[in-house]
Amino acid sequence: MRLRNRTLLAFLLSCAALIPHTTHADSAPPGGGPEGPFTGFGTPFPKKGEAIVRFKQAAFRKANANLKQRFGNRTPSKNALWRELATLIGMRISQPVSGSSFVVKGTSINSSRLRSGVLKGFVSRVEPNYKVNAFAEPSDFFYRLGLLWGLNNTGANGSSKNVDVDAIEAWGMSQGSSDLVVAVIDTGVSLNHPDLVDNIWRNPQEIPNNNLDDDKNGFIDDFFGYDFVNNAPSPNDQMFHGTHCAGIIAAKNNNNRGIAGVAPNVKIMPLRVLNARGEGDVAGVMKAIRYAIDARKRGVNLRVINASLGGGDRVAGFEELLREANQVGIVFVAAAGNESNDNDTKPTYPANFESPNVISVAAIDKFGQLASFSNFGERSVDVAAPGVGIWSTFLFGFYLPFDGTSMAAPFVSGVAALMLSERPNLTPAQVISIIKSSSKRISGLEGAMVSPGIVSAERALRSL
Ligand SMILES: [Ca+2]
Ligand SMILES: [Ca+2]
Ligand SMILES: [Ca+2]
Ligand SMILES: [Ca+2]
Repeated sequence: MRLRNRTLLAFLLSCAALIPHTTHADSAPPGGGPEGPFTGFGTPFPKKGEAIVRFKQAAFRKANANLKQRFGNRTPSKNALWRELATLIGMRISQPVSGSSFVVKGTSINSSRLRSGVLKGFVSRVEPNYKVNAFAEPSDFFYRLGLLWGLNNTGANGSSKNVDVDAIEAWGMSQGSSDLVVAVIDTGVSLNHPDLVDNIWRNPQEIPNNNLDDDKNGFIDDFFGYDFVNNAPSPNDQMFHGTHCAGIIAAKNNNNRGIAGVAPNVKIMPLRVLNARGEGDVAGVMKAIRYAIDARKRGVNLRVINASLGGGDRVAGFEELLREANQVGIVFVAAAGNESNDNDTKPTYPANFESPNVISVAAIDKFGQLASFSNFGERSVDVAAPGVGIWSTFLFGFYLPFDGTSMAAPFVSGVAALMLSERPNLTPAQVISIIKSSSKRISGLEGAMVSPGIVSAERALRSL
């Protein structure tokens, strides 16, 4: 578990009345964050194989003449005219835009066919058909309150605008595929939380509650995942930690309720390895990873494991398992840890494993500053994500904010899930490489991680 002790204390104190804790002693004062720390915004993103072409009147004359030759004086239909225009430049017209402009397909704006069309005198202008994103504001309650700074930081309350993962912009491109599965290896997940219930994975080959292992994978009634703590079917959360992580990844958006996850259409597979006190062991975590790999091999589209936990030393068998997960295309997102340590000199596991599918995530606050508790490491920690004052799902259908690299890792899991929804053929190493290279640089994080910046779902998707 990579949740701060102080937070835990605050949680216990607030338990009776469920008062959200909102003070963050380690946060920078208003205005203390970086000003304009990012580079490369607004990168235009042309749709592949499409262009907007404006035809000259000469093209219309030629097209009409061709049609007349073929069909006589009968007035051609609009569709016939568009097709003929496309034929003149050797392409397909998919739709009229306005006046003499059309979207053409099966080309790019640099294609020689289009250039020859321009040369032939048929085309006066060729421009990219850029992707545009819906900037619709989600209806989710805590978003409306302006509390989900990790998704979209508007600079309210003195925070630093755009220190966020650009989720709203990303959702115009992808909200994730409903068959993509993220395994959350944690305390379980509150299975009937209204903001999560629709996004819990269901094992299609297993009949629940019949005391049989219908899909013969060695686990009886593993319908929603599995509880490796009790060797029992139901991975229901007895603490809150896994529920909180699951919400950051895939809580339902735009349902007028609670929060929204980074990848609000993907599925969560809860694998319970930590008990009600947040404690477990490496063997339990390894069993859960084994389960995830086997599920992937049996055809479940499981591409990401979120591991907001850690402890102990290097275990060779654990690393072997991670390499096997890498071979079947699973990204393993690990929290960097909350000891304020340098992971370069004081390694922590699983974050420090060197399997190419492991990405280690540090926590930053809404000012773009490394959280005081967050581990770091110029060589061993990859990137940063929001991890202070993160509102997400809690037990009993509630919501609460928590701090921790535990909260940062799920943001990265969500981004990876969006990417793999759009480009299923990416390898874990490619996913991680894009997440790192497309992150938004923050000068204050230099030296603290390999890619000193905050992950951006929008920029990662644009980089695909
Ligand atoms: Ca943003
Ligand atoms: Ca089974
Ligand atoms: Ca069964
Ligand atoms: Ca919601």
